[in-house]
Amino acid sequence: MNVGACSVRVGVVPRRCRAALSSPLPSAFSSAFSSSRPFPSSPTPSPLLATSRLGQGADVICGRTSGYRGIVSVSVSQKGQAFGAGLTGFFAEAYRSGLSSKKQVAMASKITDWVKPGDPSGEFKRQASTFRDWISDEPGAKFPPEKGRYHLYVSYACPWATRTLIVRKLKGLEDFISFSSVHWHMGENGWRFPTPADTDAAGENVVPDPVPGHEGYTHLRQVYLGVDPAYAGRFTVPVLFDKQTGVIVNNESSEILRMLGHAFDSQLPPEAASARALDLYPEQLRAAIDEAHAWTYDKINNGVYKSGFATTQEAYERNVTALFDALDRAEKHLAKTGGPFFFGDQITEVDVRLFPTLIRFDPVYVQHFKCNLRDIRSGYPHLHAYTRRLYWQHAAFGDTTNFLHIKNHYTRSHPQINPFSITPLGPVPDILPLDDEVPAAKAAVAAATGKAS
Ligand SMILES: N[C@@H](CCC(=O)N[C@@H](CS)C(=O)NCC(=O)O)C(=O)O
Repeated sequence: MNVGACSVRVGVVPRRCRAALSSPLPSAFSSAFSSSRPFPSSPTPSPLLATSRLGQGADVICGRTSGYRGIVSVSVSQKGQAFGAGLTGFFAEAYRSGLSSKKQVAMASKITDWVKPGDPSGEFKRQASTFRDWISDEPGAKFPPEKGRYHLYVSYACPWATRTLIVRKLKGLEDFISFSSVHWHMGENGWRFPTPADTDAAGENVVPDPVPGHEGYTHLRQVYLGVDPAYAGRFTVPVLFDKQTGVIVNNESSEILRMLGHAFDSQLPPEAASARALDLYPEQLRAAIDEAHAWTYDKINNGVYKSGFATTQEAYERNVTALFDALDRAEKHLAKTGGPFFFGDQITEVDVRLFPTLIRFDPVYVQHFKCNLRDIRSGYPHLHAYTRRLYWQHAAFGDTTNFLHIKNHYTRSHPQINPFSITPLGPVPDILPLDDEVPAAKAAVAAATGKAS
């Protein structure tokens, strides 16, 4: 079997991992075990017991270490990239018996390793989402649009998850799809569910996991691993969950947004005619929408992350420059169309995808992700007006924005960026009223129009 240049290193296994290891093995690991080869006779620090293919280039390695009685399991891509598989949070070492090379690579072991330690590119590479099914009213569909059947796990902090909350509201799906938000703090085990004792995370449906059968769940990872014990990706929000069959339908926000755009149209009551008629991806604008998605996703939505998570000066500069070029482009575009939406009078997916990044820009991305060549409120009059119109005039945008979660999450969940978890007080306010401007912008307008500010 080709596992690339990868082996697994083991250090001291922290106590918290022992508990995880003493729980029953996921089935993929158990089957790997049943095919285990005998221990090599020579004394080795950590003989490899078995490897098992999970598909998609991922393998499971089970080993036993001399310093630790337990099972070490990781999944390894064939390119030699290693990802923690259910046991993130420690570095493991295993001896690759029978494999010619003993080269070692460090596992991406910490939740904050968005850039793999030692990756000379310093570049954040977003993983592809894993669950890609679809709610559809096609006859015989696996996931038909049934009222009350699906649940959305989100974080108010997360721009990707917020897209799905916006579309849920725009399409009048509040009674059709339940939702809950995780706590804003993402620690070493990923997103956690709030407990009744949490008093610092106000917001609608910021509650313990409400899905029947999930009593006792403390973290979102349990939802993923409950569905697929061998899941080796990141435990991200949003998650669209089927309460009836207990599986994840989809965890890719752009697809959930597209899906909810029409999946329940046939079920909406007569009084929701305008929500039913709302088409966020209209035929005549599809080419323009696709084109806008391509650059706004890469350079703006993901661009702030690529700037903020960069671990080299070069990667940061390359991405932050591309981000501001794209913001300049969006600004020019809005100056031309005049709004109120990206494509003039018609609200589209582009608005739903752009807004969550723009609303977070001044409060978080400027300082936390070092996206500070300009800010929106003083540097981009059209983007500023556009963002504020959506926020103040459309409940689907305003009501799904929670600055408490947004500011606290980023500043207190990324110790690699902000080790003391200090949340800056500004900017004040988080968002300006529609009819106000920062002093610099007021002065610029006054100078341009010849009127005193
Ligand atoms: N491709 C995904 C990305 C979602 C995503 O990265 N969500 C972040 C929060 S903003 C997350 O849950 N991260 C947890 C982690 O990376 O461990 C989507 O658009 O749905």
